[in-house]
Amino acid sequence: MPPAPLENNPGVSPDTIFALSSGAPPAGVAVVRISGPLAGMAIDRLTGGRPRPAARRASLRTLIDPDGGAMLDRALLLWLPGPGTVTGDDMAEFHLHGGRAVTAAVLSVLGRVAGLRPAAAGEFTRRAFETGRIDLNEAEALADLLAAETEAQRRNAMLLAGGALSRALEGWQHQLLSLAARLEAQLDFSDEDDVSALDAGFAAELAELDADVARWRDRLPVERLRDGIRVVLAGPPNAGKSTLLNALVGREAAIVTPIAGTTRDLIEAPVALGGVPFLFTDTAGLHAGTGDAVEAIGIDRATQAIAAADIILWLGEPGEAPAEALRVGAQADRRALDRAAYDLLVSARSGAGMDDLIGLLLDRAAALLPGEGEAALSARQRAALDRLGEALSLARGEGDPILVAEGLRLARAAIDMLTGRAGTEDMLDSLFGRFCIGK
Ligand SMILES: Nc1nc2c(ncn2[C@@H]2O[C@H](COP(=O)(O)OP(=O)(O)OP(=O)(O)O)[C@@H](O)[C@H]2O)c(=O)[nH]1
Ligand SMILES: [Mg+2]
Repeated sequence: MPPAPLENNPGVSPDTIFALSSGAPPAGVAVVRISGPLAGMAIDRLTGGRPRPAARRASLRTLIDPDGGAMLDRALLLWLPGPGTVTGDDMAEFHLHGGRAVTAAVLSVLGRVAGLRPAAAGEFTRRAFETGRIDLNEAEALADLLAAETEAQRRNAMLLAGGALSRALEGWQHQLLSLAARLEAQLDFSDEDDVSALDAGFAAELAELDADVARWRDRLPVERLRDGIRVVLAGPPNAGKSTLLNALVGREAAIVTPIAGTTRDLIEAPVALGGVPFLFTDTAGLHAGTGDAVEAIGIDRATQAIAAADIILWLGEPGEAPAEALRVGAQADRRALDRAAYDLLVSARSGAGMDDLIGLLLDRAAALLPGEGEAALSARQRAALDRLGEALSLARGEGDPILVAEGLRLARAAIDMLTGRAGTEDMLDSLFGRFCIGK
């Protein structure tokens, strides 16, 4: 059995931890955070026993070294008594002048206060999770938010950190509990031992829940937001694939020559366009009957990349384009092309049509990305949702009420996996290890 729900022992964590939570000094301001039962005492020690600032009110104080009384800094102090804090513990924040020496001196003095120790990476967030302030999905989203480099990543992380998925899970958990209670009641009061004795609303509600879960499961994986939407440029040799890739990513990522068969391996180039992360992949020109072993391998890789693409830019004969590919009439500056046969004409050389191409890519990406109020999920979350889906199918199967009850129980267990209420220590270590110290 995994560990009991962590909110069983809210508040007061045994150790008091501290860390520099802002970026590397020097900076205008450095924020040192303290969390744990001795946070208030730490304020008292560093302010020479002056009255503690009123709770949640920024107050200016002179910080002094309790050993010897040397002045350390004039700083803004926040005293944040728990449990209404981000970690659930008592907390203190010192907003120092952000110089290296000031920060180092304050951290060194805090390190000498008995009962305080430096925080490990992600430990503040881990406490928030352990005291039940946030669930695992929100913690994971916070790590993504800190790592976000594009607008799409930021929006997704904000949604999840704000509890979009957590709220859905809570609703589902409620529904499952009420369904389970109804099932029990029916079974107690009915002589029949098949589920047809259950009211019609039961099956309908279960079906709706299943559909709700499926909607979340079908969304684009968050890895795609992290690594970029995969756009593969494909077509015959010399079609201008590498030239177009270079124009799209704004640098000479791939070699261009007039020689057919220049590109042999896959060349990947990430770039953000319009706030959306893309990963462009240039491929070897496709053609039949090559005698060259290296080129044959390249063509093989190109075929695999096309199969794994989210969007294909096809630079060959429009009639030969793979299904769903965008038919690009390339090198339009030097070829007479039938406009009607293509989705668009471009010249990577002159730049004509490039804005339209980027517009089309953003349209396709918008259809793949989660919509307003929806979020992309991680591999861990999708795996747990798969289990939830399987459990719901079991519950929805006609027949034995024991199996229906078992399906409902498994579904609740899958939700506990998702919120982290039933998780393994390894998984938690690896998640919180993604954070920096001070978060
Ligand atoms: N005028 C003009 N020339 C282009 C354009 N795009 C590519 N070329 C030229 O066409 C030739 C082939 O271009 P590449 O980009 O190497 O073509 P590729 O499809 O990558 O070819 P492989 O790697 O051999 O499959 C080069 O000489 C380019 O300079 C274009 O838009 N206009
Ligand atoms: Mg090429």
